[in-house]
Amino acid sequence: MSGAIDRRLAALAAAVELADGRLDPAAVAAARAVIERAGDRLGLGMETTAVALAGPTGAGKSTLFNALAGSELVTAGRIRPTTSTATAAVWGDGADSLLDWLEVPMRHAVDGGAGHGSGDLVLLDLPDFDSVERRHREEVDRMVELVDLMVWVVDPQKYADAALHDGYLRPLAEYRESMVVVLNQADTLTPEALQACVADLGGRLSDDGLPGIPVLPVSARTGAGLGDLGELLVRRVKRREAALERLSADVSRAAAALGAACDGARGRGLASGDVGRLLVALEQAAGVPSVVHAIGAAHRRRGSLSAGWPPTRWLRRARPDPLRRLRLGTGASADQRTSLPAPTPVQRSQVSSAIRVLASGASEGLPEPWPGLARSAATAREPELADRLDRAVAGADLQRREPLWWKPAAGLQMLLVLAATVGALWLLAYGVLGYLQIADLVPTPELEGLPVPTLLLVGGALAGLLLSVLARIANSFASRRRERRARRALHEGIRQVAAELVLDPLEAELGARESLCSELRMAGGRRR
Ligand SMILES: Nc1nc2c(ncn2[C@@H]2O[C@H](COP(=O)(O)OP(=O)(O)O)[C@@H](O)[C@H]2O)c(=O)[nH]1
Ligand SMILES: [Mg+2]
Repeated sequence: MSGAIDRRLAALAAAVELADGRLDPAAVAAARAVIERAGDRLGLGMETTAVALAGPTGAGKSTLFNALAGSELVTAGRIRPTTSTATAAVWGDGADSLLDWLEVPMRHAVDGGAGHGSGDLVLLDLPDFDSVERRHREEVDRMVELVDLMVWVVDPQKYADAALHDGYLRPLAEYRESMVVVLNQADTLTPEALQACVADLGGRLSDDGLPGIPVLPVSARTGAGLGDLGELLVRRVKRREAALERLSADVSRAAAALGAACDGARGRGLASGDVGRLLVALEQAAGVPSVVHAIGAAHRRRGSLSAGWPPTRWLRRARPDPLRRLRLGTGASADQRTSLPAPTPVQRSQVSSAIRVLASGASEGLPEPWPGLARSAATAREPELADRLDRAVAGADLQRREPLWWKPAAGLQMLLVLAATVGALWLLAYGVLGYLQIADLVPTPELEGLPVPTLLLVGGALAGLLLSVLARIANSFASRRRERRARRALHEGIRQVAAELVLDPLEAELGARESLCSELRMAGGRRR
């Protein structure tokens, strides 16, 4: 059983780590205190059991304490002891460190009495929980947190007091296994009245959430019923499990206090539709459409500058390179910025709302505080988005490599221009010769019946135009392919930014909840 409590405490410790900063700070602190207390108590060993007698003023705790110890250790009766600390009756000799931990200075070694034969038992006579002295009540509350077994001593007059039931028994209902109720002063009632009183008390205890808790009628004065009480204590002490049962209840209670955050549905996680809408909004904000357009335009422009018809190239050259204008694809490094316009307010708010929709969808059906935590996790790095998107665009591999055929095509265009020029000059020379009336002296060379200079001029010009038309068709196909590739590369870059700044933190938060709840289930001792 000690192994089980160790595992449950480890699970509670893991849950506390995850709950810290997420769940109710008071419940987290309470769970931490349980872990610390349990560690201390386990370290003290199970050999000695600490049992406390608690109850209202005049119920007979001190008288019962003396009776169980078999000697007058404490003063009972109307003269109330002024001490605000507990008094211990100690059976066995290994209880010192436990009593040090309990901070009980008044100790009486006992041999005999009702505790005899139990092994190591520490019986504590506590101050009255209804005392007018605040320190007395505080001492009772402190002890209730620490001892292994609580014996609530009541009498026929006060057994129904709200201070007892509402102040202690009901809030301590988880400690059912670690509590016993003693109805003292049984000698003041007739047997019938006693029976009725025990039954009524039992009913009230059931209402407190303590059904089946032992109720022992005794008389500390006459000794009636003391045997049964002694036997019960000896039995519990001998099993050496009272401390573990108490700690087990502590752990269950701490786990339950945190466990409200684990009620409800499992949560559906990140919906792919919501992720898709976020990515689209991010692409718009990052200016992906205009980048993609610029990539295609730049390719066509550069293609026609290389392979286009030289006489019309200057038209193109006059227009700036759209990529250079955006400071893109210039061998950008990761920390370079583009000259893309910053996201517009509309784009920003679309990103913002896509993140919120994603977070609220992912935490739908989860109890508080998870929807808020999910939203915080998803939006925490939102301010970084614009900058990181721009870097992603600047750093994307936009493949500026020129097609291999551009250079030979440019060379061919030069040759064709050269041929046309030669043809033109040649014809010009003929014109001059004709003007001088000496054209017939120089015969015109012919090819297949066509004059060569005409062939050069017309052929060169037509071939150049044809080549530029073909190049334009090829470049327009290639530019569309490059646009597609660039869109993919940009998409990937933006997806990474989204993952790092939004999706991963959100999933981490949902994962933290899963882990936290599974640790709490383990700590609570329930099956997964
Ligand atoms: N008749 C009767 N009186 C008791 C019994 N136990 C205690 N008393 C008396 O009740 C008064 C208060 O007892 P005490 O032990 O001081 O109560 P405490 O305040 O709970 O410690 C004393 O006068 C006792 O003599 C009992 O079993 N029967
Ligand atoms: Mg007393």
